[in-house]
Amino acid sequence: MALLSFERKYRVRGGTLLGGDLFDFWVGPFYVGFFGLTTAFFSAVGTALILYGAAIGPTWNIWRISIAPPDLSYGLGLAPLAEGGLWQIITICAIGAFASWALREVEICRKLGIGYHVPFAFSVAIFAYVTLVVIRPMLLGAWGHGFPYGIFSHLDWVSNVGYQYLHFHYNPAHMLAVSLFFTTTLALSLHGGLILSAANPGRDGTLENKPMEVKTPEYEDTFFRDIIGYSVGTLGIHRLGLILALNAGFWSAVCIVISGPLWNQGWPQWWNWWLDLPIWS
Ligand code: UQ2
Repeated sequence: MALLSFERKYRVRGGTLLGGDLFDFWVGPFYVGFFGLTTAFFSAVGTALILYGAAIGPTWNIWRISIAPPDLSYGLGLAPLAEGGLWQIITICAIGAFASWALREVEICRKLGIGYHVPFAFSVAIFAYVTLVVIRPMLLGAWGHGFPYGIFSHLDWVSNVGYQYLHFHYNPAHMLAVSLFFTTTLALSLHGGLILSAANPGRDGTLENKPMEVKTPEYEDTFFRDIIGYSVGTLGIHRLGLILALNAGFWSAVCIVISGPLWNQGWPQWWNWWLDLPIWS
């Protein structure tokens, strides 16, 4: 089915979560919906506030512009705009825009009659962000524990918070998250390489410039059975990739939320549980 006739078939009313038929339309190729409008609203307000924050700040150097959260002394209260209040409203706008985007994805999935895997996956990324700027600051009792919105300044924040726990690489949840990020790249490189090798196998060197035919999935299975005795399968590799990537994001959120709320010594000291086992005496 050609793209245009497919679009005529699925571009029908319905599937909205909010607003009924009122915002159930497209602008050019883009589905709008109620959450398209809220995405646009939160993005526009948030961006305008970032620009205002830059304008009242000390620099227009793109690397050094930074919108900082309130001082710790404000606790979980509101701060004046120039004292972290901007950061607080920008955070609300960011969460509003991210959540709206996820819900617009859900509406599109409902229209298409497909699963909610993409909005679910995006929600894990949103969860990791919300952990940094809402959940952990609330557990620690001050918005000042959020990270500043700036290119260099957020790098400084990550470095400083890391050193606050002496050596963040000793954080077991951080170890798990890093391993999952690396395994995700391994899985994607294997999958991308395998698909391209079978779908674009090059010329056979015999007839004219005719490319060889695209190979079937049996070739993909056989490559991995020959080299490691196992193929996870064409559907399986996508399940594996998704589970690896979601866990990378999830354990990243865990590794920062336990730093402070659950453990406030250095992470190297956490491993003393091993030395403290009663079996050594
Ligand atoms: C596979 C398969 C695919 C793939 C890949 C594999 C035909 C097109 C990449 C091989 C993957 C395996 C064996 C899992 C590796 C495990 C980790 C944790 C990286 O078998 O089926 O489909 O793309």
